[in-house]
Amino acid sequence: MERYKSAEKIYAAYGVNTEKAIEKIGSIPISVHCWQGDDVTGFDSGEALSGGIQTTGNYPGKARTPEELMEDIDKAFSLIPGIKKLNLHASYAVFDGEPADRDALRPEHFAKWVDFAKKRGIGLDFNPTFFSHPMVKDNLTLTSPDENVRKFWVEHGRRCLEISEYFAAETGFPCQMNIWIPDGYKDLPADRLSPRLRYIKSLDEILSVPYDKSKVYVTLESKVFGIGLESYTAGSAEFTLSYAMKAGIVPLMDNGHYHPTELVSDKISSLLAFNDKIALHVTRGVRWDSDHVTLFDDETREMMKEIVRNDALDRVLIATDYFDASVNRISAWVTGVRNVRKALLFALLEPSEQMKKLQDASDFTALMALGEEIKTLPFGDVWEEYLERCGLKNSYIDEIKDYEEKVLSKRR
Ligand code: RNT
Ligand code: ZN
Repeated sequence: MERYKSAEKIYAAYGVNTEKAIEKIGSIPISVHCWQGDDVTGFDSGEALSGGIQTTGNYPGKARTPEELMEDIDKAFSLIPGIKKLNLHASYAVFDGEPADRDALRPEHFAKWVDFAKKRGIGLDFNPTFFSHPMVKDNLTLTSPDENVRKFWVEHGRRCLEISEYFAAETGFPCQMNIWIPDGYKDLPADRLSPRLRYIKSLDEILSVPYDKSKVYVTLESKVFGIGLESYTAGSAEFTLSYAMKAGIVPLMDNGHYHPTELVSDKISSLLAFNDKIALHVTRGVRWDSDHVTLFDDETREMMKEIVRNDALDRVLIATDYFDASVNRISAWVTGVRNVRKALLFALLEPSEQMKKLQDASDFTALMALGEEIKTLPFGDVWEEYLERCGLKNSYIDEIKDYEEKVLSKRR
């Protein structure tokens, strides 16, 4: 408290109101991916993870059932400050009686999750699962030249739209439904265009079903390559942006899905210039799209700064997306999601109006000096004050270890 009081004064000297920032920070929803808890396994098919993504590590205590996953999510959420949504994949369907295939999924297969969300007063987001399934043929789904395969996945997309509407209606919060397909080729294709044209056709067919656009935000995620799909990805950045613009849906950028020298922070403003809403998957690529836990690093801060500086907090749908099985999975959730919020708070404490003025006056000398100066302001004291007001502490490792001993270690 004493340290916060001092920090408040220091920031005030830069024209920054820490109270306003603290007030704002908790109200920004972050959609937390459910799949960190079980290494993207899901409950519906028993298939190994496919689609060019991979979870590595065998840290003990992975959630094996919906109940265990829910228990772990509760533990993680209890240590993460601020408003959260839960982001589900279709593969997390919970069947009470007969299992249903992906092209036959219905709202009732997600009733347990709706129940979970309602009891906690949170919103749900959704993702059709176009991987880890026998109908993925030759690494293709919506772009498949096999009409049986393509139609199966179109139907899956449609089923998921219905489930997303159900989520929105039941929880009272809009539901983001994100489409990502792994479709691509390991080696040089002879025809790059036809798969993309089939992708357009499939997306058109999915989206031809009427749905309430004010309640369901359909987003489309691009990618540059996947494991075993190194040479060609149908849903590239250019494809995704163009389709989203044309169809009036929301483009999604995952910051692991670009060449290593490309920065999503630099792309956000371009997309904001043309789209009412945009969406992000916040992750950390290490050399490639390795889906490491998000840290409080330069790029995470820079992305969040772009959202705050451009006054776009209600236009950018922020979600996390990473999967690390080499560390405690609850800790991975808490660390990554906290860091996104921490970066948002850092951004809210930037004297951005003053900095914009310096840019317009072409005073890049002062801009650089100020930019470096504010890096060492007592940010930690403001963050800890916010946590304290949420009943939390900066250090959470003891709680994680305790849960590991009492709950995770018993899962054998
Ligand atoms: C894969 C995409 C996608 C997945 C999830 C599980 O590269 O990032 O978002 O991580 O759908
Ligand atoms: Zn992603």
